[in-house]
Amino acid sequence: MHVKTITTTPFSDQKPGTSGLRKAVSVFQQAHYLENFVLAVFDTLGNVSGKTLVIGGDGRYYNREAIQIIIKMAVAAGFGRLLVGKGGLLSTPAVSCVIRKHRAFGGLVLSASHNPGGPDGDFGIKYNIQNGGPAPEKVTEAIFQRSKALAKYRIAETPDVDLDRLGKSEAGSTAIEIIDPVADYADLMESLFDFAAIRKHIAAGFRVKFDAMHAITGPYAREILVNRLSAPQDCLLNATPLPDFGGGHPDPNLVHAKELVDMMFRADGPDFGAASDGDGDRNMIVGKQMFVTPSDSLAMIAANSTCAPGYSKGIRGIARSMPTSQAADVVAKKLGVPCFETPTGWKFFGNLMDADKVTLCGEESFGTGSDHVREKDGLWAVLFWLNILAVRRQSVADIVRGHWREYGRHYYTRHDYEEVEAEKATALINQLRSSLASLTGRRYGRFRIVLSDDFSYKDSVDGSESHQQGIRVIFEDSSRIVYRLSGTGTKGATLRVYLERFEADNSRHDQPTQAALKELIDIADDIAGIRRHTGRDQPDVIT
Ligand code: VG1
Ligand code: CO
Repeated sequence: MHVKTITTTPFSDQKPGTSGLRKAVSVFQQAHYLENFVLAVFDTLGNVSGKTLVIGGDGRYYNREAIQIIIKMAVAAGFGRLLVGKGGLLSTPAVSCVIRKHRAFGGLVLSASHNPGGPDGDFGIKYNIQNGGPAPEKVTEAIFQRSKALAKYRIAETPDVDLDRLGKSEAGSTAIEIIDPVADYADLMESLFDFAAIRKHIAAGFRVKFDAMHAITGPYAREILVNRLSAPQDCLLNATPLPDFGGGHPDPNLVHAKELVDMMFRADGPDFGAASDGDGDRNMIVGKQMFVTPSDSLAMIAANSTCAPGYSKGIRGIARSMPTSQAADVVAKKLGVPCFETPTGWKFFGNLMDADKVTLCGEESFGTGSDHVREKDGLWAVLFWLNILAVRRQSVADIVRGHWREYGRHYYTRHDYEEVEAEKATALINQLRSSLASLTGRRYGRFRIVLSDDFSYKDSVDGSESHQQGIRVIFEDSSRIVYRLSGTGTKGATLRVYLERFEADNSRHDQPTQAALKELIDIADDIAGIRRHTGRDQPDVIT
């Protein structure tokens, strides 16, 4: 086998964000762009000779081309074995599962997750380490530094691998295995949840709808919900992965999964609805006429975790990202387990799970997961809810309302201002930062600020520190406003404003969310001058 050496020059913009490197497809299609980043990853890993690498993506436009390039570079780098999902497909949680099960050295995931796809959409790549989780910041930073100093890369001159046929082949000293992308993952799910109980519940007439949003989870949902749990075929919506996700945003929320949400709010709607994102790590849970916020979902899964056989012994702890509501904290307190607060992004949960400090993790951005893998996991959350519902035999709405009665309700919303000019967004954040000191003690109507800071995190396991992870303003009654700029967007800047208010009084648990948070929404603008800086009257997306 011949290996070609190709001269290249560095790109200056290959710094991974919240979750890998994300750029417009056209950026990735530039000569050497993908190759440079892949080489920066391989160089950062050191000696990869004989090691196993998992490769797969969410099926978006450019997935197949990228995988052929990565295979040839991995062969040239001397990897011993490549495990590639059939069709180039593997969901993010499935990559994590396969890395762990097959004791791989790491994996490359081709995805821009919830960002739109197609020739005019986004592409992305991220590296996952040996524990199956996203590379921590010290690794992504090393990759970025390396990307700025590349002069040449090596690529094997081998024919393209047939991605659509299961089986083994060889190139140089590398064994290339095309694997079933679903089997290992589906087996893991079956080992955690009471499939017999869920099957019985569905057979008894419990109606489920799952929207795969034309992204990666279609084949997974078909195997698990239809084949293994005997749900009717028509429980699946948009179940065929398409390179452009059918033109939509594969982001499971009230705005982008509207078709499903509308269905769930009809009087004759199904009992349970769920959706997942581009790469299968996010989940949205909706009951009949009841949307479950992701923050509440984490708390409710925690409170009911012993319903699932894989968690019957209870949980060791919970971790949530800082902007996620404090609903989980209240449950953790009652259970007598610790609750950790980390910066946004799943990479911060890995150490806590490896050190056995937490079992469940969650983010407000429709991400929930546990230590069964080291990624957030969309279908896992769906199955956890189905398991709870099959055991408790109540409606989603009854479980949610019962939870609020017991623990109080954390009203929660996120307002996103998308594609704001970068300078304007930076000016807003800078001004906020400089006003932090003067904010504490200030009163806005019935709300008094008791703490305002720029969130810093020190990892309790390896001592690493992350600064400037979001500006938080905390009020006397534990209400919060958090401001941060997205690290996954590819156009301009996205300002995220997170709002939360706790309501203990059961007679006030049925207000519409935006109305319940109206005062805080106004205060958020007062404090940060959102309209003044961005020129926007209202957010683009409210979740
Ligand atoms: C967003 C979410 C964050 C999530 C990240 C990756 O990041 O807020 O909670 O971990 O996306 O999710 P940001 O920096 O844009 O706010 V995924 O499913 O897009 O990989
Ligand atoms: Co995702």
